Amino acid sequence: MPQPWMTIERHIVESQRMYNPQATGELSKILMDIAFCCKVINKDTNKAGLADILGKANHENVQGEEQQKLDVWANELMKNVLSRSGLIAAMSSEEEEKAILVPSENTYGRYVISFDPLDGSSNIDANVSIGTIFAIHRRRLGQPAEGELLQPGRHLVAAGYVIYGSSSIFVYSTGHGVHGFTLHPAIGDFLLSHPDIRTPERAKIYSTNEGHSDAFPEGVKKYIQYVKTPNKKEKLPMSARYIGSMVADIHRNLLYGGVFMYPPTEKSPNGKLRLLYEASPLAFIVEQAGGYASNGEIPILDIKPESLHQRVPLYIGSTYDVKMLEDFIQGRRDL
Ligand code: P6P
Repeated sequence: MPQPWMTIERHIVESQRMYNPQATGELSKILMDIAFCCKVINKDTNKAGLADILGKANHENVQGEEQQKLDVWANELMKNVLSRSGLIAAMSSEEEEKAILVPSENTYGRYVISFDPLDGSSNIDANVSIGTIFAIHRRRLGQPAEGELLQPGRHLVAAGYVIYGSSSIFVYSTGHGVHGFTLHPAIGDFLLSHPDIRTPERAKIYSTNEGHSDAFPEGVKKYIQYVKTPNKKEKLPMSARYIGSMVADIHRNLLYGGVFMYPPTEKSPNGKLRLLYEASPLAFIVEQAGGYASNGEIPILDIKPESLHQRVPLYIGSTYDVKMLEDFIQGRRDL
């Protein structure tokens, strides 16, 4: 049973004390700043439709500001809050073409952060769940801050996401398991609701946009055919679930057991999803929960980023199924 009233702030501090008693508390502070940003983003995403209606009445949003697209607004908020911490040297965002360097008067931060402030935001008008994704590295390459952003996921010190849906849940890991916190709207705190999440070894669900499947690699087509073919012993067919908002698809698969696929096609030879602030942090979370994430050949976490907005094919979820998918893709397995 989750401890009552275990707020995310308390959990971060207690985890630091337990796993890293010598820590300065800087990483904990960054995580708390992210939690603060997500509370603010939650407030506005769940009124998006309302804000729009009110905004149309007087050409301003409910805050009296010039109406901004929510993902642009969420990006400005995260940049503003995180750059004032004095703990971060550089940031990269899905909304920013270049890295944002954060010099501060007294110190240069020991951390760099990448984030997607509002992934899936095109779904807001349909009231579909969307999310914020973040990835935090410590500077370790002795490079200028921007270069420190291009570290593989294996070196992440913390990562996580928030899903804004029927309830808003903050899921994070600092390398000591995966923990979920549900926002209590009346209190305004994220309370521990999913301690030590472990994803099922085998998938019950497969998630992909089958509208593109004609263009998928042969091995992916064969895997999809395999999971659709009735087989009592293998508990097949799987169920197909695809929301089109990655944080929502991956969160459901994490809890129930599933495999999410965004394969490459001729038109998009590296798929659609970004390594630095989508695939890598989600791979970190899923592997911390006992799952696995691959680009079809190697673990996502072992890929050394070459550029901020680099795309990668992504196969992520229950280990048994992602490994089988790799076997189909690499021809080690056939139907
Ligand atoms: P498609 C949302 O735009 C997003 O970046 C992810 O959240 C989602 O998984 C994917 O794109 C959906 O892409 O091509 O299936 O519409």
